[in-house]
Amino acid sequence: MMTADGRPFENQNKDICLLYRHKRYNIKVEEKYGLCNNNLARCTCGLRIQAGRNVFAIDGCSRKAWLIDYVQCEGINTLRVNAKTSSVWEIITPIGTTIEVMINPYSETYRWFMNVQLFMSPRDFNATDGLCGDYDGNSNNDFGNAELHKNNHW
Ligand SMILES: [Ca+2]
Repeated sequence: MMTADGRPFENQNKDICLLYRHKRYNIKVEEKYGLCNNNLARCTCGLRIQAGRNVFAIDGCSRKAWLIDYVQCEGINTLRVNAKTSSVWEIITPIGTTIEVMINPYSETYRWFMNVQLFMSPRDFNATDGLCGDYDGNSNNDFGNAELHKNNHW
């Protein structure tokens, strides 16, 4: 993995992590992990993207079926969701942050997992935390909020 400012890191967390949070707006992206690669590693099996009262989920953690839908949708929908192909989804937040998700990447080994890429918007500058880091052009301060990464609700 790599932070928005380009600092590489390894994440083998067993729980749910906050991948991205905008500190002023109620926008965040959380990831859930499951055992992969013959139980030797942990990979992302679930993703929840929240903007205000709307939450869109892509979740294969059950290993039975993909949940790809809104799990909360109240008021005006603030997320734009595009299915680019049958396995690539693009979710765009109200401020232009773009999350691209490829499900079942590479091979059968990674069935029920996903690759996640997050593209910051100009309005994210100096306004984010989470595993993607404090997006401010300085890669040395990207891990100052480790306590934020553990989260008990899903
Ligand atoms: Ca930074």
